[in-house]
Amino acid sequence: MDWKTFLAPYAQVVEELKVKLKGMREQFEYESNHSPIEFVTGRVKPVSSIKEKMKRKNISYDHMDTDLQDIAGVRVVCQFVDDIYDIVRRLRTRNDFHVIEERDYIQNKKESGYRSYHLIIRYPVETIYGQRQMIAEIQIRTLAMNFWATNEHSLNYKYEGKMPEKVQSRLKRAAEAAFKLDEEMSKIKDEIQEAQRIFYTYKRKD
Ligand code: 0O2
Ligand code: 0O2
Repeated sequence: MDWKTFLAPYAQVVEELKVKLKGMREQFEYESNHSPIEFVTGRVKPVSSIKEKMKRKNISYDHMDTDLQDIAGVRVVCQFVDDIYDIVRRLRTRNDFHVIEERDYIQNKKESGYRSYHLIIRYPVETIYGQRQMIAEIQIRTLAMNFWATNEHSLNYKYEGKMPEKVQSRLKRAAEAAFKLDEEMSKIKDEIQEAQRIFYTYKRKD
């Protein structure tokens, strides 16, 4: 398996999507002094975790490009839960890719306590041999959800999927606390945004 050649178009997808989503953030800031997007990251799934997932989900090499949907992954992190749905609505209507699947792990949190909104998209990439339709995953979450998921991800890595019950239940409690934080912040969203607008205008004067 020539991984470098196989992963090259995915790397292209990640780079292009990062530019486009960061572009949205800049346009929001420029035009409204507030961006529902806090930051954007992205990565191509490392070969070791591709292999691990193929084994776990019984995916063959022939079906990798259709059945492994997060080889190219970008993440959009927002301040507020409402911002997530705002971004989702905008992404659905774009003409440069097609949303082929949506998973709302905010309304339907995962057993672990994980919350995020996932979009699976079909994204055309131009190669020297012509156009290729690639599958990519966009994860959209709040800062609080991201904080939780990053820590849980590290613990999962540490325990290799065999996390002690006690740690698991603490994480579930932490997930609820993070969601409570999102709910509380939403209630004072207008006030926070007004303060941020004033600060932004002040900053732009220099
Ligand atoms: P870890 O902790 O092992 O995961 P830039 O061009 O500066 O904006 P850069 O430096 O290429 O960006 O990296 P970026 O895009 O800021 O962030 C990469 C990190 O974000 C990786 O962490 C990924 O784990 C994580 N990440 C971003 N988007 C996704 C995604 O959609 N899915 C998943 N699973 N992870 C994502 P590290 O550094 O590899 O470390
Ligand atoms: P990575 O790159 O290490 O993050 P699954 O069966 O849940 O493994 P599936 O069916 O492909 O995966 O899709 P799903 O669950 O919609 O999305 C998978 C990705 O969502 C994961 O990628 C994680 O990035 C994130 N995710 C899903 N559930 C959890 C969770 O409980 N905790 C955390 N921290 N992240 C989660 P990978 O493959 O795990 O890889």
